[in-house]
Amino acid sequence: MMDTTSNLIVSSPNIKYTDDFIYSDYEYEDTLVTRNKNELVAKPYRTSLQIKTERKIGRVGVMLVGWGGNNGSTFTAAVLANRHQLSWNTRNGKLDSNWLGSITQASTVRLGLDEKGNDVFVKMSQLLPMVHPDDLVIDGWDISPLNLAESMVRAKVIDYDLQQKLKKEMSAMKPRPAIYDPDFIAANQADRATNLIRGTRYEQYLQIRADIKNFRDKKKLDKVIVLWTANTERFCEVRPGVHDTDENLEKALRANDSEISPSTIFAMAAIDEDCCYINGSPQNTLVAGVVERAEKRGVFVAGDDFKSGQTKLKSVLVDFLVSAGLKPVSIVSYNHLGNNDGKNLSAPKQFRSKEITKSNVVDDMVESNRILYAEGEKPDHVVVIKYVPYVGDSKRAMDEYTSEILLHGTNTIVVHNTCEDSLLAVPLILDLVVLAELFTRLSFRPNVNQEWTPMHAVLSPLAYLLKAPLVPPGTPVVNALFKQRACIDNIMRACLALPPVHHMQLEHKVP
Ligand code: NAI
Ligand code: DG6
Repeated sequence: MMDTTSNLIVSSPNIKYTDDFIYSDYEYEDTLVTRNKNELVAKPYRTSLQIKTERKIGRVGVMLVGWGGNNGSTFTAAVLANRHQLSWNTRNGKLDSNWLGSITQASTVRLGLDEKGNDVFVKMSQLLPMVHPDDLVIDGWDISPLNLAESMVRAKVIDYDLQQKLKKEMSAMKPRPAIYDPDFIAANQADRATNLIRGTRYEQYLQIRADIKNFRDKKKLDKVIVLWTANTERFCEVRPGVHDTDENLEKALRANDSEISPSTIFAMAAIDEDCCYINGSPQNTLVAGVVERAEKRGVFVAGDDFKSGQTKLKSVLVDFLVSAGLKPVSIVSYNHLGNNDGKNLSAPKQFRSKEITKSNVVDDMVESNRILYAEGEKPDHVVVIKYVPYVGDSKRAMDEYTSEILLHGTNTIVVHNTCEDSLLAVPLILDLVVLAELFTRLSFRPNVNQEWTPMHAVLSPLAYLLKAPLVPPGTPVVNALFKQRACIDNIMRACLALPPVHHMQLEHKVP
């Protein structure tokens, strides 16, 4: 059964609703494992936690860095098309707007079971108060001066008839000038870089802060979330004394240090304006100094690199293989694409950034099964990306997974995926914004005598949406997709004093 319209009320002694908050008394349970000579001792434990969810969302603004790109223009078109409930004609007939691909808008969470023992599902956004996509106010920056209608035409993603319906509104949207450093993105991007903030890095930082303030004041916003969907940069060379602490980063910014990337300047400005900053590209924007800055100011950061197609499948398939006791020994991933992202990635340093985020996504699964892999052993893992202009935004992703099976047999799985790249990435941008905003309204405390504290500044629960999830220092990285999804679902359930979903269905198994 599914019910996507009713209001959800939890009836439990452990929950309290007020006009402003939902309070949950939650027992967090896990098992502590200690090693005692040749014994492993597993000891279940419980931690009491109070969770408070603020119910008022307020007016939320999104500022996209790279607003005029394929993702930026498609995101804007999707928000407007859904807000106005637009339909458009194609050779396949009339089509309607939707949010397919968004977990908050188009996926369900199991709530419980009904009297007959059947599962009951609700839309994820029914669980807790979340900002509605129609209510998002959008702004942003781009080094390209085109307005959003022109960008949408350049992107060649949206159907022609829908473009005509959106053109008037989108032509009034113009990206703010941005920070261009030709040392960080591919040289082949230079011809579109004419909409620029000049000056030193510190002056550029001040301008970004002024832009955020201007947007927040003009649109009377309660919250602004800044999200990088601009070109992939090369990794900055992380240097002690520059990137390692908040203080050093500040000094280096003021000294116009050339290893401070444009994306790091955007992150610093966003944090200083109290805005959550999300990195949708692979580069190492969120260096230690940025994370320390976010922690000190109590602002959230998340990254890196949207996990849209090939990697999402990889983080399911390898999890399946390893947990089935099969041993992936070779994973080879080819991509060819013809959009501007592909053009930028055809330069070696920018490709290298993407190669890193695309390659580290199976490590935790390999680590979890030492029956298959010896210490330090990993599958061969190769990632190739080629620029083929003709295919445009319609990326081809081809993967070959070879696994060793019983008695040294081999099992080879080949996948061919034609991904419409931006149409897969845009729902992730929406979910990142909606969930990040939700997480800003959660607070936790062990008991009534303690202060409420927010979630850790590094928003690792967003890992489901990101290829190389940034986690708080010292925290294990989880790449397996369904574990990441269960994390999001179960945190929301905890906010409602509901137990995690365990899938045991003992009601149907034990007489
Ligand atoms: P795009 O090239 O169409 O758009 C990027 C935009 O950023 C361009 O309009 C460019 O002018 C602008 N830009 C470059 N440097 C800038 C700066 N310093 N400040 C402001 N604007 C700047 O690329 P697309 O397809 O929109 O992808 C955007 C990013 O998202 C890329 O880094 C890509 O690797 C990443 N990504 C995309 C995924 C997808 O499926 N579409 C998935 C994962 C990541
Ligand atoms: C080359 O693969 C282009 C990239 O920007 C990808 O389209 C993007 O990173 C999505 O990658 P994935 O692995 O999540 O499909």
